[in-house]
Amino acid sequence: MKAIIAASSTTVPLATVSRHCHSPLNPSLPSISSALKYFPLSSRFAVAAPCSSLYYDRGFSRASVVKRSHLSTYMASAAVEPVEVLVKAATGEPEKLGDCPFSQRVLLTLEEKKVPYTLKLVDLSNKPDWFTEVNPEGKVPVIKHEGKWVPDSDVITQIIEEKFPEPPLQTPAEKASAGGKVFPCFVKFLKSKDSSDGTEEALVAELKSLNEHLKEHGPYIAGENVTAADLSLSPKLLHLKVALGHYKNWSIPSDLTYLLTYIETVHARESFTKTRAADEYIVAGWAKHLA
Ligand SMILES: N[C@@H](CCC(=O)N[C@@H](CS)C(=O)NCC(=O)O)C(=O)O
Repeated sequence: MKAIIAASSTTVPLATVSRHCHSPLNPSLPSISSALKYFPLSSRFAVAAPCSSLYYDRGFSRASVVKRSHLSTYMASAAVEPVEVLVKAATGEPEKLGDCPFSQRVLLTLEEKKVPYTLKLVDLSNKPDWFTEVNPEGKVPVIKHEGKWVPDSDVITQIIEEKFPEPPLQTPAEKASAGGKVFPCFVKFLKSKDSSDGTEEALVAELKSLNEHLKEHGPYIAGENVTAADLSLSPKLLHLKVALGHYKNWSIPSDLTYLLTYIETVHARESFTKTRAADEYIVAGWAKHLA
């Protein structure tokens, strides 16, 4: 079995790839597992996916040793074309999944809907020409839809919702804005160098309001089930927690118990643990914004 580097068409033995490439979705897993990471569990449409820019051919011999049941599912009914997704590679580690909350939002949506996808990591600090041709704005995430490359997580998640309606993830309009100001407030506070400029208080006010919303409507933003608003907010809350903890030794006030429980719950979902960037990449990703 061989792995093919898609961009260069160089062929390298899988053994070489395994040594150097860990799962972009979970750095603690070796690469061969990552080839399976994008098989949403219990999906009837499982299709092989790449590790970083590495695409595996259809030999599957080692993969089937790792997770035979998923592969037999693939063999039996590979009915849906995997969605091609471009996401951010980790800062300084172009073969690991990076720290883009908008990219994770898209991956979460695909995972929750058990839609198969192939993942390609883009090094944003050294954008390849093919990527700027695909998206002249130079931003991720981007997906291929009906033969065209489509950027922007708002647009992409809407397309996914329409194309794969089950389970429905739309958040009722009256609840969709909950937590919507948390991310900009977090960024202002993180970047602030003046402890009396009110950015901390503004963030705490937004977190309190989210806590109240969850108290009244929780456990998720729209109630009993996870919806699109949670998939948008949860990666941003991870950034908040990790970056403010690291750069400001700050944590969410302990009396915001509904919010803290919510964060624990969404971050423990399998879709989330499969698609999250490692803390160190989140820290590294913010470093350039704080210089
Ligand atoms: N509104 C866009 C924002 C996407 C975005 O800002 N992505 C960042 C990475 S998290 C990016 O690609 N930045 C370009 C760069 O760093 O050069 C979305 O929702 O998809």
